[in-house]
Amino acid sequence: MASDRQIQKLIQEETNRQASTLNLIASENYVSRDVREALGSVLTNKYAEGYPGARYYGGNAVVDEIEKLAQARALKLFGLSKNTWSANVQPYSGSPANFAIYLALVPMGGKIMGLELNMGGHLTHGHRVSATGKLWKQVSYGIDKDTETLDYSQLLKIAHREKPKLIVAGFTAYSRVIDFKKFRKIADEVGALLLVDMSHLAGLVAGKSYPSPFSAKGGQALADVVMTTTHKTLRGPRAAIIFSKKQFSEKIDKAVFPGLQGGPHINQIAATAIALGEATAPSFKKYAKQVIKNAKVLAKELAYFNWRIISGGTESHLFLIDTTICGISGKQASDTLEAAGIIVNKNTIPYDARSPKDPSGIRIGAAALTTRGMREPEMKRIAGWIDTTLRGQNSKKIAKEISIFLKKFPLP
Ligand code: DSN
Repeated sequence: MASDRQIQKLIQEETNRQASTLNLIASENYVSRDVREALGSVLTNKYAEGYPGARYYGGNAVVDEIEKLAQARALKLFGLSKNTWSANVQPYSGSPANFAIYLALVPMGGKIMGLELNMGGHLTHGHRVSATGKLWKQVSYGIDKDTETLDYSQLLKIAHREKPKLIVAGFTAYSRVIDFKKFRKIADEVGALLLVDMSHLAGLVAGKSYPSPFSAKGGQALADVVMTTTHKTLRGPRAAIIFSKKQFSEKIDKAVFPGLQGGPHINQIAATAIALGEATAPSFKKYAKQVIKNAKVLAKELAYFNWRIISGGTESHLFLIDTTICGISGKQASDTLEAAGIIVNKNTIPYDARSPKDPSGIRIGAAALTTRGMREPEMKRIAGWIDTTLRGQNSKKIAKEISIFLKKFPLP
């Protein structure tokens, strides 16, 4: 690559950008050097359509070992027995993984019940602009207007009325603990399958800082299928894993390949295996705990500066701020912060009167900065920078302060 100066220069520029700005994007993180090296390894050269022991190309003996290791580590990390659960590590990312799950388990045109996109759901939970909403029918549920949290009795009513084939729990912009037991009960009452999309939460679940969607404390079984991307709080490469109870695994495997995908990206699978190994280390437990502590401090400090935090706080790695109460839209807030070296994303808030292109809020997450070693004192400082930037202080001056501050927190 050194010979492609143009790309080399751009990668260097992106490295500098990542190093010198505060990353508060809730779905991003910084992978280890080992994960990056696996992604850039010779494994990218190999075709391996099929599954371990049953490939369509020769030369896959080594690759089989890599994929089997990734599967075994995935089960181990979440305490799952290989007799009752399977892990498919081939999905290229979260969207195809969700698509493959519906392909396997919901007849075409069948109903998928998911949280509305503008309340914190995901496009692939059946939104009409996504193929998942064109090939299947979304029955949506919302967030309670007063508490800005899930209203499970409302969910039950919708489920009884609509009789979905599958219910999706797990969101992109919901800061509170999800009651998976209540979701299980609702699914059982209406005879639906329960899919938990724990993409945002996987690292917190792995680190034992968030309830498991697989089973409750007393051992009660919860989700039938759990999907996760691997690059958010789990801190792996961009990819996804589908965990399914044994009775669904064959259908899921067929839906991933040959149903939807072709050759798996073995470099990605090796990098996933490394990240799964890293997440079993005791230090990862500390990391997950610190992520939530950091998010809580950040939310509390911003509330102290009179910013309105949706639902009043957070119990996870992220939260939403309603910026309109201080007279600015989410887009203005995000653009202003970026000029000061603070990177967030604009986000709709529940019952948003504005459009997703220029919504009423921003989403903030603590996973990436916690990876860089930041703790509560740094979060307080960052809250101050966010507040003063949004209230119109000189963004260039703040950007300079931030880049100096970040020299103490190098990228992995
Ligand atoms: N784009 C992801 C997020 O930011 O939450 C979800 O796919």
